[in-house]
Amino acid sequence: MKKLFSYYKVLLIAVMAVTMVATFIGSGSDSASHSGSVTCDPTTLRCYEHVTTVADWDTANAAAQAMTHEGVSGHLVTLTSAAETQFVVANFATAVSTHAYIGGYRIPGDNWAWVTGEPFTYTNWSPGYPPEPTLNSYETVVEFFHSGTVGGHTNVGHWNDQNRAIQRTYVVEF
Ligand SMILES: [Ca+2]
Repeated sequence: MKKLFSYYKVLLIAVMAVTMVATFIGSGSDSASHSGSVTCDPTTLRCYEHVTTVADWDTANAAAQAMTHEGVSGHLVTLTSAAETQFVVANFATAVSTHAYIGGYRIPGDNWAWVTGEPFTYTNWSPGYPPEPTLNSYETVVEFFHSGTVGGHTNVGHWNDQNRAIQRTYVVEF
């Protein structure tokens, strides 16, 4: 009976230890509404998360700004180079294939901007997009575009201009 008691004691200590370690690991992440896992590019040190809860673009934009990861504030992802696009596409294939929102939006004069104010010089529009503003002036934000193979490329993170009221998941950058 005494031996049985000590087995329980060891088991209890083990459970307590596991709980303490789990609590410690948990405290390393943020309490903000993270629904996915954060993946960081070891080269640029930029981190990304696919939020799989759908929202209209403005709600997603506000939610992204309210998020933090290890003390860094979030924003809808800004894809300012082919290398950054390749990293996000490689790590968040589901975001691409489900038309997740990114941080681009239309400004007057049929110009486009990033939510961070970074130069909108690199672009990855799907062939034929965005259409002329007079034809499609209600589509004022950017989403990943995927409908099989486009322009000889399959699922490479091409962009589409979308109506900002449409509900989409979104990618956050930290
Ligand atoms: Ca970026």
